Amino acid sequence: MKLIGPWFSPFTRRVGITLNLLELPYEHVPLHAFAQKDELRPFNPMTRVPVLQLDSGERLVDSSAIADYLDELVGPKRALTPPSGPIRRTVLQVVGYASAVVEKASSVYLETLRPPASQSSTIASGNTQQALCGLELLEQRIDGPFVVGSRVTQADIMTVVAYQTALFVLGREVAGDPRLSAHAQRMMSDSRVASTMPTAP
Ligand SMILES: N[C@@H](CCC(=O)N[C@@H](CS)C(=O)NCC(=O)O)C(=O)O
Repeated sequence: MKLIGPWFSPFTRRVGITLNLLELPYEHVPLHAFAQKDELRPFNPMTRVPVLQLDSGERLVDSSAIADYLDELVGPKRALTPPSGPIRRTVLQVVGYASAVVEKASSVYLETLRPPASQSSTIASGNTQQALCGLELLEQRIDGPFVVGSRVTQADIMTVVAYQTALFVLGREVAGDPRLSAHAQRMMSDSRVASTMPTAP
């Protein structure tokens, strides 16, 4: 398999951590969605990442669809989203909130790439407030080593990705989330997570 997208892309990072935790071998092709559109187009005509190219040549897009495929590949006992029941529902809800935090933090980041005269502080502050609200909801949910249940799930993966993305974009505004910070430290003590930490855009 080939995973296309850089670790700077939070949703690519989600898929990378998933592949690592499931111990599925893959080649990492870190094409950047904005800077390498021509190289990316053969993998995804919409020039978005992540893309997972299977050994058959089939290409999958969207991190949730890819995570679902990988769960199916390893079977229900190892799946990182439980196949049914209340824990599945809760994992999917946490992933939903964490994904929204990533989207809002990314919007704040993208706003900074506009020429200063075109930047909207109203949009940036609205997105910041929504990202901080989502983080607070995640913070309140954590009361043990794992975000949901008694083993690592997609909820843990998306929570650490969302927290670190928000920390990178919003900096000190994210301080004061002790459970999220402790959870990120625990996750980062695993080299399968730490190896996907981006170094630069
Ligand atoms: N819902 C998608 C979101 C993917 C996404 O937002 N990708 C970003 C990078 S993290 C991207 O490719 N942005 C470039 C663009 O949309 O043009 C997923 O979960 O994979």
